[in-house]
Amino acid sequence: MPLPSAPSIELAAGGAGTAGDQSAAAALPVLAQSSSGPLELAVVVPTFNERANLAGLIGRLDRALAGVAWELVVVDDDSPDGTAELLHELARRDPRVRCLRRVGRRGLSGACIEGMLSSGAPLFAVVDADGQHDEALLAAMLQALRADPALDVAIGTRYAEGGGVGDWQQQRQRLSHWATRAAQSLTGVAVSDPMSGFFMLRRAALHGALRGLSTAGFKLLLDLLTASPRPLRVIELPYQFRPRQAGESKLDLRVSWDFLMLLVDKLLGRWLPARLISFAAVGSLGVLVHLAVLRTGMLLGGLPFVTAQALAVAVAMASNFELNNLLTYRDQRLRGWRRLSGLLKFMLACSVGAAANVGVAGWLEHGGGGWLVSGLAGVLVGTVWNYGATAHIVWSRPR
Ligand SMILES: Nc1nc2c(ncn2[C@@H]2O[C@H](COP(=O)(O)OP(=O)(O)O)[C@@H](O)[C@H]2O)c(=O)[nH]1
Ligand SMILES: [Mg+2]
Repeated sequence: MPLPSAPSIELAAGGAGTAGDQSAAAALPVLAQSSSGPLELAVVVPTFNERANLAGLIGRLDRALAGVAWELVVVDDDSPDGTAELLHELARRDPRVRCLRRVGRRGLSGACIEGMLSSGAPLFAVVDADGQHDEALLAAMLQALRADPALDVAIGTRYAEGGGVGDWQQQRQRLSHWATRAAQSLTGVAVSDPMSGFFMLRRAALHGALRGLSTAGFKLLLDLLTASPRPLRVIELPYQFRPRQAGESKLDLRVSWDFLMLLVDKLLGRWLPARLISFAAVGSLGVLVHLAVLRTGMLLGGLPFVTAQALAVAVAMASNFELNNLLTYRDQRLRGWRRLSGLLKFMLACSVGAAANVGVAGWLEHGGGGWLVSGLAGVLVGTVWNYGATAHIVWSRPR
């Protein structure tokens, strides 16, 4: 028995993990198995605070995939709105539904990758929970992959004839077009919508690219296409991007940073780890912070140079720590007391880095290295030390 098209249950009510879960889930009909054949497709859905969208999503999948042996793997990053609790109730009633709950971690790409790896299906589809991806397209994607064994990926595209971005405001449209262009020209990927979050792929295509994928990013498709050791064969199927059903978008400044870092990683990643690049970029911002504080301290605060310089070092270190915690180590961000102790350890480690910086630069300059080369060499040694040391002392996970 399929779900009604717009379930009238108030799923958002009741708060996280309350008795409301049971009654909300109990109001849903038990879904019939749509096919008894071997599992063919895993629909992987990343979620963060999508409780209110789950019933609608399952209903639309049920209709779109009638007759297909599919399962739903929802990868939830410990949403405070109780998404996982409701999913567990739904899973008790429908064995096709599974919830993979990750605690203490965030990240869209990593969530999708783990969801796919948790399934035995030969085909995976990645779909957002909020209804923006037209689930009806899944049948056409499946058909295309069934019909052509040489095809690796079927992509839902917003930027081909017949596709569209719906009610997006002009600014977001422009941003998306710019990002798409940048991704196409920097990576050489020749698909119309490399930033699409809606696609279906074969297990073999995932496994080929697996070890080159970044788990921190937001743009898994672009990463898959560029990390694959052989060019993937794709088909693009147009669809209209719909408005979000309930809740809020998680696209924010950090996501834009992740995207920028993904592009830089595609250019330089062969030689340098992506985190080091992000760490160095934050460090460059830190130089600006340092100079701004130094100048303000001297001009407005009337501080002597040495005092203003010391203040600038402390402020720049603190802002570097905060930005790295927010951007470079977003997926293992420190909070509460661990953030405070992390800041102290960061300052300690970076003080040693600063000493190494000055020591190396002084030694080179003394040996006739010239101020520029000696200065830059000092910065390089200091940055690499700071990166390595803080990765181990500040953001290392207990094993
Ligand atoms: N597991 C997980 N899912 C996420 C995370 N960030 C976003 N999502 C989910 O990814 C999908 C797309 O996110 P959304 O906020 O709609 O992005 P937008 O469509 O670009 O505005 C939604 O289903 C979100 O719930 C995350 O850090 N972890
Ligand atoms: Mg969305």
